[in-house]
Amino acid sequence: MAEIGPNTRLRVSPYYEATVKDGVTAFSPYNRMLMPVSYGDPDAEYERLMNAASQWDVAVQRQVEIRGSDAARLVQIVSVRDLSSISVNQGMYIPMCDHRGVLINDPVVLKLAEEHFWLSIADNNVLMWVRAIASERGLRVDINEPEVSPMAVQGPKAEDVVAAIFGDWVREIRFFWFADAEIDGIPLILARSGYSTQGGFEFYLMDGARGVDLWNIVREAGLPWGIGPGYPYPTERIEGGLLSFGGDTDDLTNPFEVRLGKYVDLDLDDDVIGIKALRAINSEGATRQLLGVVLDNQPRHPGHPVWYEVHKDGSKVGHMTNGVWSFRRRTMIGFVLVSTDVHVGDRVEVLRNGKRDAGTICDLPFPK
Ligand code: THG
Repeated sequence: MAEIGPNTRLRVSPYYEATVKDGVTAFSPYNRMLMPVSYGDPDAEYERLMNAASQWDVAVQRQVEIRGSDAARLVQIVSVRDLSSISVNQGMYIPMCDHRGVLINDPVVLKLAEEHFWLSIADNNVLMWVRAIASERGLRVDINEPEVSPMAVQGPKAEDVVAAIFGDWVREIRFFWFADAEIDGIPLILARSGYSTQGGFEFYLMDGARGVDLWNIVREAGLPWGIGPGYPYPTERIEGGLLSFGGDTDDLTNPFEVRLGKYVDLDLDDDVIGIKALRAINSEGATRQLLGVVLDNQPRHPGHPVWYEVHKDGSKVGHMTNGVWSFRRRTMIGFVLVSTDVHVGDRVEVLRNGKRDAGTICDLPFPK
């Protein structure tokens, strides 16, 4: 096995040592950091997420911090979702677009104070983007990447685990809202959010020196509920219909194509980046759409690391952007980004390694 040469450009998660101790066997790069993506027992890792609690090192979800008297204005300029109603202690999922209306990130924005926001980003250089926009528009803001590293606890028992640590008050935190918290002198922000549809919390660790301590506290507290290490599980997020920016999107994808149209507010002011382009795209109608595919009796394999062509009636209609083993259906499933001429129920073929895997198009989220 080749190794990754040590270098100072690849940042190290504060949970790294803890995940190694818990037996991590694979990582994936994201925002110049490594995210655990296997602990060697995929069936157990899926099972925990669906029936118990799963503990994730998602420090790769870096924060871009925006502070200053123009902070709220800048955050709105880079978000095509209307943020006028966001409260302090609330988060919101926002599509970010470039001037063409192409999706360049889909962060969670957290409003920490009137003049203080974090963008909890997907894999792309948002720090550079917002700094450039702020300068070009002459806005009074300070923009930095703070030493904040999220850890997630997801699954049906996640709330019990988090309540065992902090107390029952955490049960009152609403979806996407957050609160300040502290355990054993470790400062953090506790949010009801996370990249799964099983529910759970995210701990935004604010002292990078205490990552292993926080990991161990959660691990100990979670043992009665069967907690164990995990990661954003591809099967769960695909069955649940969650988008992976950069995985399911390319350099032409707009929010309407990937089911984020409900988060786009076309009435926003013209100074919101991409909004004019999105109005035009909306009136012409998107040409692609994100749907699901269920392949016919495909044997389990590690997945689809590249986009494969999808054909209907012998012609190319788009791509399969991701493919995973469905434990429920005992076959491979995936997302397809295809022409709007494709409909739920259509029969298609996915071209993989010179073979044609037949399957049927379905809606998202995948029917249970
Ligand atoms: N948590 C935090 N930061 C993140 C992610 C996260 N940064 C990277 C990435 N994930 C950003 N992308 C998403 C995508 C989907 C969701 C959250 C972040 C999500 N969506 C819900 C859904 O689609 O059902 C709810 C959206 C809503 O209605 O507001 O949770 O996971 N900190």
